[in-house]
Amino acid sequence: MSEFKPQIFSGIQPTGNLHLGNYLGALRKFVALQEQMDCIYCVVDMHSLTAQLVHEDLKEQTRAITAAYLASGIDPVKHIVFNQSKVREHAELAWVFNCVARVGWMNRMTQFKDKAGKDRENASLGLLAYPSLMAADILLYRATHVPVGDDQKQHLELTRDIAMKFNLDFEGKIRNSGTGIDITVGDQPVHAFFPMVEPLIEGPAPRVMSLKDGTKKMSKSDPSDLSRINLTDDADTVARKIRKAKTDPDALPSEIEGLKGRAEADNLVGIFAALSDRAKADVLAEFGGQQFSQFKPALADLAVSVLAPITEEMRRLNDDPGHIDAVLKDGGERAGVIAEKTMKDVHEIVGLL
Ligand code: AQP
Repeated sequence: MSEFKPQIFSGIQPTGNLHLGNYLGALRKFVALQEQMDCIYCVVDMHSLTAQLVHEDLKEQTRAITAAYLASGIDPVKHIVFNQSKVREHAELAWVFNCVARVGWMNRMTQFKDKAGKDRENASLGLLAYPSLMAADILLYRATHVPVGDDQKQHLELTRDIAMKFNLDFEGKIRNSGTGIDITVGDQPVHAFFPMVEPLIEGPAPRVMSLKDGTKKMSKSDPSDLSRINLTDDADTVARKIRKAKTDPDALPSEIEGLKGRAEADNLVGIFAALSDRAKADVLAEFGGQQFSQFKPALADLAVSVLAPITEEMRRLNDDPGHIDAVLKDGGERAGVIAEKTMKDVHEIVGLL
């Protein structure tokens, strides 16, 4: 029994300034994984239309996310960096997946419920179908592993559901086309065209929370800029935001159990651990018993030491859009070769003439 070739795919949408949550939940993992597997990193510009249809600066935003990829240390020569709309097959496979996925599956997505709000009937069809396009992004490259933040877990489960239903619905045709691989899902043997993707979510800060409210995710769309650290913030701003971050009056505990019920403390310790590649227990062993007035300056120094070189390189790259465009063009061409092959097989399997 063979296996799918290990392949990483992930993406970020150009919907605003990247923040520490995007960095720790996604970018930092993207960089580390380059040493272990082939990676494809995408700026998912078509997804951003679900949040806002008319943009003043979508092209600039797309370049800015690409700059963040490169500034964080992603190698666009060894790996592939491109923007989604360059490879038309993303939309084409998403259509097939729209016909595989069920409306009920989409309606259950918490991101859809959160973003559509109370007026669901008025939400765009694109917002509802977002996870179907996301599944297409990943499965177009038959990717096996997807580094993401914890907020994307449900969408990846849906990606697996879509892959499984496609594999089962078309099992005979996949076999006849000679493009499938025998895998086992649970106890069930399946002749699969699409792999069952594994989310890579682990780490001390899988969901970075708002600096103003430890129960809310740090997010680009939070109206308070003090709730997040943007990758474009200068050192003074980073230090100020950490100084103003909400905390409780108690000292830091020495053990992990002591973080229970202390969302803000847990968040700041998790951020410190993720930025320094340490475990939370290790951070608490050092800072346990100290007040936030001592811990926060240490966290600010650490955050600045990690983020400042990235911010500086992003600025340099933002002044060189020609270079960014060349990277995206080259990546798009290389991604396109893989995508075209997958869609050719999908046409054969589905029976599109
Ligand atoms: N707070 C977070 N903690 C950990 N990971 C996070 N990610 C986002 N927020 C956090 C991860 O970043 C990657 C890219 O996210 P995205 O651009 O696709 O969009 P998003 O999840 O919608 O990001 P935001 O900031 O929350 O945007 P808005 O405010 O527009 O909804 C993903 O891997 C995500 O998990």
